Amino acid sequence: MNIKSLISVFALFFICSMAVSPLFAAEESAVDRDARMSWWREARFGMFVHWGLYSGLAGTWEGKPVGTKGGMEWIQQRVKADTDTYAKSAIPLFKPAPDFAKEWAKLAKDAGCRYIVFTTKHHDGFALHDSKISDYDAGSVLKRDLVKEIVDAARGEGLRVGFYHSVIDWHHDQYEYAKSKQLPHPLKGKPYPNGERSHSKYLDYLHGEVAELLSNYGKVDVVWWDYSAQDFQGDEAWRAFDLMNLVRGKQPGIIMNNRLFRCKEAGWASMGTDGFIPNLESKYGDFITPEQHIPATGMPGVDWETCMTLNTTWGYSDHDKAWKSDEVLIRNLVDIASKGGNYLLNIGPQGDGSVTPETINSFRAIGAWMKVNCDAIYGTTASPFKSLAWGRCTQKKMADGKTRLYLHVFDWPTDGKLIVPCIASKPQKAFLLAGGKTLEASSGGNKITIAVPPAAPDKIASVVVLDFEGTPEIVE
Ligand code: FHN
Repeated sequence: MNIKSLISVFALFFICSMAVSPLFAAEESAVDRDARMSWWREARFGMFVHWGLYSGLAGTWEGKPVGTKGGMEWIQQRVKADTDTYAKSAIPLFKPAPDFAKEWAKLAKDAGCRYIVFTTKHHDGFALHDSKISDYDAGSVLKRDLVKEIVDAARGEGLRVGFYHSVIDWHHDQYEYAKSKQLPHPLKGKPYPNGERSHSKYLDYLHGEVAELLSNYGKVDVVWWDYSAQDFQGDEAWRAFDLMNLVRGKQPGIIMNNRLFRCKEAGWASMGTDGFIPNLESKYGDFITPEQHIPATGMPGVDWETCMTLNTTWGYSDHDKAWKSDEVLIRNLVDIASKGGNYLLNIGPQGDGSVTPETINSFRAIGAWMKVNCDAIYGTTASPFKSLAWGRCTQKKMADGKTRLYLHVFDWPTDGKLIVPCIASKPQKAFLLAGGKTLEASSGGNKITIAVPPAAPDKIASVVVLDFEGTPEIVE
């Protein structure tokens, strides 16, 4: 066999071996998976950002409010505008200020967020990066790479970076929206304006855009896919497994959500955003994504993240004033952590990238609480108790083998006695997390009674810490 034939045999072998994605041919071990997920599980709290062309429209179309609640990032679909009509109105109002991203990153950092997930492209199809395969992108329209600006700002504050990416695309002229009755599209029910479409061509574009995003911006920590329907999902809709392998091939340690699929194996029982179930086979993603909901009993054995808005819209709206109180936001963070989940709290910046005063005040309030109490959130796991009348509990295995219980008291006792039920163990130590004041604790009759000061250290959630030798005995 001459040298040329030998080289072509090796080349063919190499190409074939690449074709089976050797990176993921072997099952990932539980130990490797835990190592890959560890920063995310420890983080517990992230900032979600919905920002794009819709942000400049601010929930207004042809001078009138489109509505006072609900997702105004869907405005193109709400007004049934074709992509050219939508872009013509939206682009002149989308004028990012020079350092917009630095404001987001500092707000997230100061609030105690450990990661930021932002829309690289939402359903309207406008890409925030400088794409070589699209002219409906920030590079072509604004001569800027907004993804780079956001990534640089986030990393400047030490935040992990996540890319939200919509597989739904209301701009691309090969996206076959008629394939799904359940997925939204501004032109749904109408014939394709450009005649025959080839969804496969759209998928080549989708995979090409994702390849650009996962190749050109350094280490990416999360991909937040959005979203599939029961009647259109997975390989049929997105070439999902190829897409996930593409991402993992470029970013081996990356974490991905479950939204390329909408089936029971991927944690979904229905189309409702509350239609999630505690079930996730790892090939469908790394975590399930309850939206605007906190699972009543958490999701034992499954990684999960609740995403929520500050008001009722993901994208900015001039007309949505239904801002959640600081108490609701902080108690949501505590409740989610006490059930073993992550909290992805959304901001919807305006067309220039600026953040509203209400958003700033909310994140600053959370930051003030986290400044004192973050040990009771970061790196904790779910409560060992079924329920506690006065609040929630998180827990942590300490380096010395001790177990630390963080009692988050919403309703501070008026008689100076905090009762912890259903526990047969005596704590070695009890103290206030705020300031460290030691507290007297007595145990007996499967409960612990803690003498607490008359005034709660925090009006929203005060943390009392109990340290135990080994694992406390819970007697539900
Ligand atoms: O349709 C989107 C919506 O606009 C928003 O991005 C949320 C965030 O989780 N995801 C989809 C609805 O589930």
